[in-house]
Amino acid sequence: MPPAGPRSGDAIFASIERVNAELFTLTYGAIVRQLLTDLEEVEEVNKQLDQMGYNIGIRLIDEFLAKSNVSRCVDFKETAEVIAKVGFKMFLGVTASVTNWDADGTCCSIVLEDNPLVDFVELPDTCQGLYYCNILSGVIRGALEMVSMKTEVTWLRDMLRGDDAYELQVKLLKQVPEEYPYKDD
Ligand code: MYR
Repeated sequence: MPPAGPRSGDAIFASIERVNAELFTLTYGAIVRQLLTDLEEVEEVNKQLDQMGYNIGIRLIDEFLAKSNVSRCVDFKETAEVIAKVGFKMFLGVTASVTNWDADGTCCSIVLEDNPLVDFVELPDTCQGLYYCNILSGVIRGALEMVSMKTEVTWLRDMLRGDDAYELQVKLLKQVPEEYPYKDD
């Protein structure tokens, strides 16, 4: 038994963070459960989670850019690394890896070994077809749209479906050039 005594500030913050993370995970689970009850069709729940994520993503990008001090990425490869290493760390507390680039550097996979959204989750057989973490694909799509990148984000692997990791494919469909807001003359 460790000696009882005052805990350091760091230990207290760590346990507050852990409780916050658990609360977040449980709240997300409650949202998915409610959607399953309300919408009945798993496909509809997938769509709704993606839409919720998109709505979060288009707002969250401001917080991300303000807090991270990340400057404009030179290309989509750098953007993907920023999402995996900085974005996931900031909002989910984990990092991911980026793999499976296509030849022209417009499509890759973001692979998560550790996914706090699914702690405590077991899906019943009636939920076959559910993409439980679909909120994440929506968040990425929404956030990137706000920095002028139209993307398609698809789950390729999902541990809740028996795969060995979580893998999101992110495909850049279109990069809208940003207009310089001032005239040079
Ligand atoms: C740029 O403007 O080129 C930088 C773009 C960085 C985009 C980063 C988007 C972060 C999205 C966070 C996703 C978190 C998912 C939990």
